[in-house]
Amino acid sequence: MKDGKKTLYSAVQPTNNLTIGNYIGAIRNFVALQKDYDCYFAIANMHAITVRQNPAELRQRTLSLLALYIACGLNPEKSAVYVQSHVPAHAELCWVLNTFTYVGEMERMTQFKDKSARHAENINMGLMDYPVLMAADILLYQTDVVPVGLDQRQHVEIARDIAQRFNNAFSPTFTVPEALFMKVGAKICDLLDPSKKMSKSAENVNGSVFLSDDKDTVIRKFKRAVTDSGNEVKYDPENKAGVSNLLSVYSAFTGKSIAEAEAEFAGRGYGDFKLAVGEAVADKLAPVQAEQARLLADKDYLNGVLKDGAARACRTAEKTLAKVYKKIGFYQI
Ligand code: AQP
Repeated sequence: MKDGKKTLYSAVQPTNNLTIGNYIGAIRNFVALQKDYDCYFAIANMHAITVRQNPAELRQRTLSLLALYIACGLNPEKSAVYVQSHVPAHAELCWVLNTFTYVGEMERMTQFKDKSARHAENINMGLMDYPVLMAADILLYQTDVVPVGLDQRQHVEIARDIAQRFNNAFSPTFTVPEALFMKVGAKICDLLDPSKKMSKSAENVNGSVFLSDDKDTVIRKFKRAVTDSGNEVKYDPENKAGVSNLLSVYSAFTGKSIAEAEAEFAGRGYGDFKLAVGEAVADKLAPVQAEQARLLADKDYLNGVLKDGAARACRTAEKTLAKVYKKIGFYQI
């Protein structure tokens, strides 16, 4: 809590190119929420290395994600925007929280099971420990709310469990955070397989729309999106998963409600509808891409933002860490 405002924490990994799922489920909400909360937005490079990364690309994507955050409307003067590895308290608190987390709990995490299957050659300890590092991220800032997509629900729940466990073992130390899901777009699905979430690292790139895609590519991907054998543009996730997913995307990118979108396309075929979704997305992405490119050319500015963001994040994080070290009995000098 600062200036009467609750605290918000969230992060995105600088892995691959971001998709419109990351934008709709996360970044767009960060921008909307930043005026009402005291915010910390991280670039989760420590989480990213749980899957093998090319070092040069990871460095480049870190800066590129920062530029994207700002191009989408995050204001680094209002919120702390920083790189996770620039705040050592993340790793330090993670170590302590590891001793309050059970191996069985981590083995049951859906993302661990999914990623272990996808990266069978590299099921490393970090992959299993991912949720504990995420708990440390969140708890360090005495976070009240964590806006995330539905895929992260289980991880926020484990962060709550760990916080409560620690608080019960000692005395109230951590704020117990709540996940915040938006009504529309908490799970954007793959365009070619609407039963799966849209992912940065999907095997078929045609199922994901990247924020870096040009207009032709965006439109081509939407034209090929899987729908159903009917012809009614209606929100019904159970029976019309593909069309409902496209309606969520359209609503998120135009600001129109689902009902307004349904009315707009009543009596028109899927072809018209898919083209309109593609155009709405491409038109919104173009200025963001241009602003991101402009910011990337100004490395001094971006480095300044990161320095400032890390200093602000460190101040809060170190306070929490000191409290934790004291409670668990670490001798302090
Ligand atoms: N399809 C999605 N719909 C809604 N929200 C989504 N998020 C991710 N995919 C969708 C949200 O984006 C935020 C940042 O995600 P992340 O960088 O932590 O990575 P992730 O959740 O593992 O996303 P990806 O795209 O699937 O990345 P890879 O393929 O690298 O693992 C989170 O708030 C997430 O909920």
